Amino acid sequence: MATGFEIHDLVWAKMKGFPAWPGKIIEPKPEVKRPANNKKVHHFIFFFGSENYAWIPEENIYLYSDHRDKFKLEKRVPKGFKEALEAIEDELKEKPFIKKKTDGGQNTNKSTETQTQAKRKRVSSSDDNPKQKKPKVIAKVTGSPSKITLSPEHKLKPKIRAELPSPRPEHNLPMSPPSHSYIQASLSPGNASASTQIEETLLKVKPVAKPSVIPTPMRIGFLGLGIMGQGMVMNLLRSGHEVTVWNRTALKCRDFVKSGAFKGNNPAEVVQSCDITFSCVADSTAVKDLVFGNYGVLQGISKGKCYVEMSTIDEETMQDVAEAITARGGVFLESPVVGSRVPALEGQLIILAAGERKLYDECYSCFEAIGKKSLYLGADIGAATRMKLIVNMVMGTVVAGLAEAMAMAEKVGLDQEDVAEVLSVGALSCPTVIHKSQAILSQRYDPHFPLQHQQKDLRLSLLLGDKVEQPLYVASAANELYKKARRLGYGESDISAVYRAASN
Ligand code: NA7
Repeated sequence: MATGFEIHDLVWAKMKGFPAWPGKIIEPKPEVKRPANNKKVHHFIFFFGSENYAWIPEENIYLYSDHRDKFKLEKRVPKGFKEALEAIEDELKEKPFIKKKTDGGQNTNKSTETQTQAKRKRVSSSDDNPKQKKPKVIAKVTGSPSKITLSPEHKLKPKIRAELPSPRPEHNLPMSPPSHSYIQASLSPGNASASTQIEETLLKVKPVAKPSVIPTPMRIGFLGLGIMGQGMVMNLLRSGHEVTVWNRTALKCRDFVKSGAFKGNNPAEVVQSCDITFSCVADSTAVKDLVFGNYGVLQGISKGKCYVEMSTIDEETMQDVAEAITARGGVFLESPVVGSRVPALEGQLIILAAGERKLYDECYSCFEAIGKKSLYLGADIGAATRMKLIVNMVMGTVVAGLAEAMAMAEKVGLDQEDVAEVLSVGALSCPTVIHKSQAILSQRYDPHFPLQHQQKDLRLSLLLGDKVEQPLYVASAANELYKKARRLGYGESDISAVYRAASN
């Protein structure tokens, strides 16, 4: 189909509900679904600064060289916009004559202006000349959606690289390009490359430590380098903490060691060599393995050793762990965190804590490094877990409701994009609704918060409800939907994949 643009064109691209953003037309990624509405011509856009990409209708795309100043924002400049502008300007300077065959197979060196005149004649992206210099991308997906490699250009751009953790923070969502186009890494066990290649770069970034964080001189241990652990450790290192890491799949430690972390051979060794050890692993079974297993945490605990459990698990296991640690003279704090992948990467988690107050105070600089807020809920072990489960019960029901709504919208003949837009401008507009509706639209379920963990949290919430005879009709129904999504194979996908259960 003839279009007004071609691959490599630098453009302003506007997604519904977002300001026009500097971008570039690139070859579509096969894993990103084409828009259902095929009446409109769409182009696949790479967004500068955020390194996201998405399908955008042609009517919302403007050639950058023609409209260089048109969409520059003076007021309420969204996060990352300035960097995106710098990046597009850099690229324009580097390649002012981005060309391809226009007619009769001739490669010409027309000026940008002439190119603009000629652009109406161009044909679509599929006939791109492979000999042309490839577009400069900051991070590109290769092979599978979870495989990320970093281009050499990227390494030359420390300023942009420092922004890499924030394709778009969930809490800052409406201010930058579409969330569904996030570049993600999946965390399948043993596939450290997928999850850590992006972190590798993040860790090499010149630290962007929060200026107010004065790292404790105490030695910090960290067990568990899953989605949450990776972000937290990165921020501890960035803020100057001395960190020793351990993960069941040892390969995941590699990039953190390259960035200055020490590596422990087992949980006991980490606890022995550190003053405070944090743990953030999948579930109660993982925590029990870690604490009570061979060379486990307990074997490293001696008088005064501090242990902070950040995993979201059932209260009973939390209490068992607390008792075992304190029985050996250790000091215990439970400290689950609210937030998913991006807040973890950005040090914007909410930390809930209960247990030994002195230890909570000693964790001050660590909590500052990884979070935006911490709450001490008292000495009663279990209080922080209960708070976390209440919060995630809300999260689980909201996203399940959204998934059902999107599934129904399609069946009653509504455009899901329109539904997402209406939600994004009304009273229901919040990072979760916007972000997850975009994930559903693009059918990209790279894990920010793995669905299996959400289902676990609903299950734990229901157990909690049982104890106090609180009816939980909505949470129970949502739990069923997540169970179905797990059965369909979406356990390791993002929570938004619950849509697959709702639409199936
Ligand atoms: P992930 O990304 O699923 O990572 C899970 C982590 O737990 C990862 O480091 C796993 O190691 C580790 N794990 C899983 N099972 C075990 C056992 N049996 N022993 C030791 N370590 C284990 O989870 P998130 O980071 O998103 O979430 C972590 C917690 O925070 C969870 O409770 C959420 O609900 C909130 P692996 O790399 O697979 O070897």
